[in-house]
Amino acid sequence: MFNKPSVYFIMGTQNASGKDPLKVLEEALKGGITHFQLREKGTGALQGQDLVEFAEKCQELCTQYQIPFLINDDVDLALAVGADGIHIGQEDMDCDQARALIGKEKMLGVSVHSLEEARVAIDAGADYFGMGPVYGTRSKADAKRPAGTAGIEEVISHFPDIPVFGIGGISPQNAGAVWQAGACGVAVISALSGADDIALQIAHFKNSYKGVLI
Ligand code: 3NM
Repeated sequence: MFNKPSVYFIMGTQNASGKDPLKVLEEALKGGITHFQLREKGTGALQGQDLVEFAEKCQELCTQYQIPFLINDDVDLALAVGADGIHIGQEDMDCDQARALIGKEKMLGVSVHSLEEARVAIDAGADYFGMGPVYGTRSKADAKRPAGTAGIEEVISHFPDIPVFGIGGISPQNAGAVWQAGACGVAVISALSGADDIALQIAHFKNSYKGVLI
């Protein structure tokens, strides 16, 4: 489920760079992403039934390619469409509450920024962490300042068994430091949704891991 190198694609309709978001997702699935998160945020975000229908289509595609489908910060939607899990940030609901609502089987991802947050999330049954922003990002309006990879290394040294994804401004060109820090994967919006050839970009991400092994 979290083999290295994982390439975790995150997207909402607002990230599709003018393309059909379902086509973007399918290209990414064909190209070898390992996880997908629907993160529908900001002005013009789908709501209500439109959002449910879009989420169902994402779920169908992910099922077809046997890739876990997670939903950002919307437990009701995740339960309604039978998603494989949810991802929550520190400003969202408590990890304990999220785990109680989704039950034991579904995946729980948590954004953490410190050892303390990591400890709380593990106690609540988190399955993986997202840590960032590693680099500057334009995809999250309220992103914190770029933190580099030191925090990832620290959390992995204390909790070696939990998979950690670096997130924020990651591209194949700068992913090396994220792999070096011990992350199991990169979580990416723009470097994939904005790529001319998404499959090639995924291959570049995977190759950036090989570069670290040499
Ligand atoms: N969370 P891109 S940074 C969704 O720091 C998200 O927790 C972040 O998009 C965090 O790959 C971020 O385009 C945006 O930089 C990632």
